[in-house]
Amino acid sequence: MTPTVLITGFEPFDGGDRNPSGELALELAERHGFAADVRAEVLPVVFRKASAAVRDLIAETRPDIVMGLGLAGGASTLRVERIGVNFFRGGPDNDGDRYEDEEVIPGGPAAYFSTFPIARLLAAIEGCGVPARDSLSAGSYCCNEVLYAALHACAGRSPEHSEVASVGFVHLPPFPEMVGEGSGSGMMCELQFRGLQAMLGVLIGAAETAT
Ligand code: PCA
Repeated sequence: MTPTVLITGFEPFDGGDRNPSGELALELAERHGFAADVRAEVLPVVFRKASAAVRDLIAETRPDIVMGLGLAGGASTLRVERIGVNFFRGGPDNDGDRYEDEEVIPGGPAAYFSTFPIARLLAAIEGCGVPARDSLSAGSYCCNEVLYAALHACAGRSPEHSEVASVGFVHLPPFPEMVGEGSGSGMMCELQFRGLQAMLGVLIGAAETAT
């Protein structure tokens, strides 16, 4: 059976004019090169709208794999996130709102672990020459919101509907042309693409074995 993959990225935020995560999500859907049905969506950087969008996309597409992507301005490697927490703070978001202490899903569990096979993913990314590491915090902003909401949406399914095999999130560095002098070097788009494609290969392979 052809696996269905949902890849989300984000629109630019915080005054930036590009967001590698949205661009790479669309690019991966276009030229991933696998026998998979890959759908990409660019999400708003707006508290609650981001999680509502991912929840609706999961309900609509019933994916085997959900891979969230987001920009981490200070990152110099791909960062595979391990945990989504039920906490939101930050802003102003793209609707101009600021938050201090909110739950992503009111009354939801404190946290979920990503269901990605993280060690295998890191080995595959690094195996194709792309620097990567794992991360124990996806932060408290829209990226963590999307990871938590996706894990929550999938955890809540009854066993007969638990067709989601793998849910996780990757923080991406900026592209070199986005980085100001003296603040790191960023990572070229093509290199990021190659790392993400290697991840997809592992995830799709795993999804095929599971079905
Ligand atoms: N990065 C932000 C939100 C959108 C994005 O691309 C984050 O790390 O939460």
